[in-house]
Amino acid sequence: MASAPTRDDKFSFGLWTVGYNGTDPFGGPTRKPLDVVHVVEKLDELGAYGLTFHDDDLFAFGSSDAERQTQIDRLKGALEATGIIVPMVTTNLFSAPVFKDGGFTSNDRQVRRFALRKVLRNIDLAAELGAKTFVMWGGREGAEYDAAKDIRSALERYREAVNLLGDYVTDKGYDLKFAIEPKPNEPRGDILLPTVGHALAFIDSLERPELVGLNPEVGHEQMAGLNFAAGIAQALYHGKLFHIDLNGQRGIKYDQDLVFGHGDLHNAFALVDLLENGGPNGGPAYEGPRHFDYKPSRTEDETGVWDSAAANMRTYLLLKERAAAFRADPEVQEALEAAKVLELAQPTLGDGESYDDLLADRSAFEDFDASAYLGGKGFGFVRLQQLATEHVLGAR
Ligand code: ASC
Ligand code: MN
Ligand code: MN
Ligand code: MN
Repeated sequence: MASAPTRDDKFSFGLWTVGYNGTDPFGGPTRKPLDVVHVVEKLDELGAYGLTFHDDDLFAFGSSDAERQTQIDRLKGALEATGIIVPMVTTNLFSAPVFKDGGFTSNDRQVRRFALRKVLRNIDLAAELGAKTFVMWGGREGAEYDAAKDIRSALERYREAVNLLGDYVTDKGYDLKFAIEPKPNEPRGDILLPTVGHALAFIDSLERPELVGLNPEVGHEQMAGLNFAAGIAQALYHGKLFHIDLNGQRGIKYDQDLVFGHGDLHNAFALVDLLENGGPNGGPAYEGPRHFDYKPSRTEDETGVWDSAAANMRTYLLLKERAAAFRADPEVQEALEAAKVLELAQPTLGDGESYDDLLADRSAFEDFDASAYLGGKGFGFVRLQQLATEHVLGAR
């Protein structure tokens, strides 16, 4: 059985996650607001190491300087008292009416300038609190109607904004990188940079691409019908997994933000296996925070909130334990071998082999019996998946 979470597990939670009061498009709050100091104390008690927040989670949009500072000071006090850290800060460019058509890509230029100023101020706060990652989820950067948004201009404005932020942190000497969080839709009909792949291409177009990576969220990719573990593998391949939002989602529907593992459990297993065992020599492939961006269902009371927070961490640790058992199982090793999974790491061409050499290799074509594959040996991928399933179920 997995042990209780400790700081070394690097579990972090958004203030807006456990703080979610149950409001949805069809009903108001079902829970009372949680105070930030209480949240920090509870997360500490449960074994988390970090708290993250949007500016507007900590102090309401439109707060006076004094109100803002009071909340920052209260947070700092709680961090000092507990040792909880703030590994990441993010920005809210989606809730206030001013952002109804987006922040960085609103058609209204004054709104775009205001959005940049809001973010610069929040970046200063992130640096002050020692955050290493600044997440940007552009939830309102999008449209419902094709004629309403010039997508190429919007991307150019997005680029202009992120380039400016890169200049700012560089000039200020902040040790802070950006992580863009893709999402296909909701709250907009269509959102810009809808998937990991779109965002990777966008990052490549920036002036300082090295400062910008991704914060993929399980449910957001799954809302687009995509395989999250595969998307994370590609983000890692490009060196762009700067942060991660873990949660659960059941298929292509509204953004559910369920507890991690309460959606596609097989894919959650593959994800944890990748993060924990997919690195050099079978070690971790990702060293950053294991950050939960979930919403405790509005049916739950405050006890249910903390139970669900603990559930995220427990499920992660159980999957980590199951993934280690999977990797250590000799039958799995043998099935991986039979499925030629390791053979894919072998280059297709020999050392220094040119296309002339390939063309001269009769065994690659003229003498190769492609017809033998009809009725020939299978890969045994299903057997491998069943072994994974049995490990997930604790049956092996
Ligand atoms: C974020 C983020 C999300 C959204 C959402 C707000 O910053 O990562 O997925 O905001 O949690 O409700
Ligand atoms: Mn979500
Ligand atoms: Mn979300
Ligand atoms: Mn998220």
